[in-house]
Amino acid sequence: MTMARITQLTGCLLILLSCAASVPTGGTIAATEVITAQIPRDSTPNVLLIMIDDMNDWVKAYGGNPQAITPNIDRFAARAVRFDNAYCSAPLCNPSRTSLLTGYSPLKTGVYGNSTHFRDVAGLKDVVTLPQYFAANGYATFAAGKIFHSPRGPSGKPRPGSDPGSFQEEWRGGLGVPFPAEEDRFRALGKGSVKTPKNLDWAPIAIADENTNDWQIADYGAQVLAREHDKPFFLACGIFRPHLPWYAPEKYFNLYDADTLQLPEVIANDLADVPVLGQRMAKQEAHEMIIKQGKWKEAMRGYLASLSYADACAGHLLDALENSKYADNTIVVLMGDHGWNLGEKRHWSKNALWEESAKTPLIIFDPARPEPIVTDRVVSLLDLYPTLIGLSGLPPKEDLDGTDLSRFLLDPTADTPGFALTTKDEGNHSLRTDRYRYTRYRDGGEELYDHQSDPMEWKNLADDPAAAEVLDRLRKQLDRYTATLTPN
Ligand SMILES: [Ca+2]
Ligand SMILES: [Ca+2]
Repeated sequence: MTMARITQLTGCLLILLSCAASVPTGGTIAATEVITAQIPRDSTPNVLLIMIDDMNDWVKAYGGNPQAITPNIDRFAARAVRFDNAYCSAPLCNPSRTSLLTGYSPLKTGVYGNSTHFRDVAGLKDVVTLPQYFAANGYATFAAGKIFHSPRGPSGKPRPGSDPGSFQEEWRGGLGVPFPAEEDRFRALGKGSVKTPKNLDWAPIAIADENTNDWQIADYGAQVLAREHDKPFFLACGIFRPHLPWYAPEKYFNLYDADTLQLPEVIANDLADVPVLGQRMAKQEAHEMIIKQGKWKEAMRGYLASLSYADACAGHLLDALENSKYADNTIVVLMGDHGWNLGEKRHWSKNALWEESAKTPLIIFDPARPEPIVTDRVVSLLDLYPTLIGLSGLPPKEDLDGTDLSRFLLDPTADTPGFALTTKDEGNHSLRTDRYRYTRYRDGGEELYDHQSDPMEWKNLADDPAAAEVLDRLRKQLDRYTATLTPN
């Protein structure tokens, strides 16, 4: 690609952008199709999607925990477009993944929990998922690990998995059993863990990376990248850690000394000004047990070790791409499905509407636009589907709820909606703008946080008269946006 050609195409892009200047930004942006065709590339790009389960912003590049050790993701982020304010549309595996892989908001899918498969929802039986859309447009599709969250396991037992038919080739080795044999053994021993109603458990495992499932999932991806492909490919690899239980090869535990870990910043009685439905979302019982047993830092070490292990698995894939013939023509997305609270708001889990659970890393590299960017634009994981369509130059899919960010990836001054909606169960919504988080529960309870002065969301301003104008504006914005998301 010569500089002259890039300049010429950029000029074309700017003309088109000026034509689209009247596009409203209060919801989805529709007029992206004319722009996405202008991405300068010599051939149809491949796509590598790396999904990392339950990954919050503790990734070092994101700064959520400066003691985190994630060299591979950091290195990738440094040469890509790093979205520092990306939010899930639902803070739980199945609703989040269903949403981002169908391209529909949870308000449309109606999938809010982990027990419903979207194929069983009226109107979604034949929905064209993201990989299916790429397959319909000439791609070969491959997957390993947890991409979809399918409750349809053998004998009806819930297990992470895929959507049968979404990928043409799928390696299903070891799904749901990240450490065969070891997992059950350590769970039974409760070694290093805290007894809680959930499997809040962690332990270093004497096992080589190569013998673990996440590594093998990444290695399947590496093998696909080493093949000869006569069609463009869409390859998705789902890394299960740092999802619980936090079992990881011991060398990743050895990276951290629990005694020197710094606890998250918290204040006493943080939940006192949170509406009752919000208080109920916090796993306070787990928090009490962890505090009582003095294991907060040890638990953090378990998450961090699992995160570093996931980072190594992601690195295996990224290295494989770099060493392949496809490095210069493959769009890479590395992302989580939602975040995680480790004691903030007395909460130990995801599935809540606070910043820690709603935010997750989203990093996109497009070889056609190799300049790295760090952006604080607020975006949604819902934007993934239309953005990958846009970047790949496929025909737009008109019924998607997210926004095609491809023009922003080409031109960081381009407009984006500037907000993201996260929904937990029916009727509990949290709207994140560049400055505020406004949450409204189904019983009318409200939270309002000003991230400019309160990044930890400690002071709920919903009852503050000085914030009445902002509150009114955000209420209306939430109502306006949710009204556009009518069920299918
Ligand atoms: Ca998850
Ligand atoms: Ca508070």
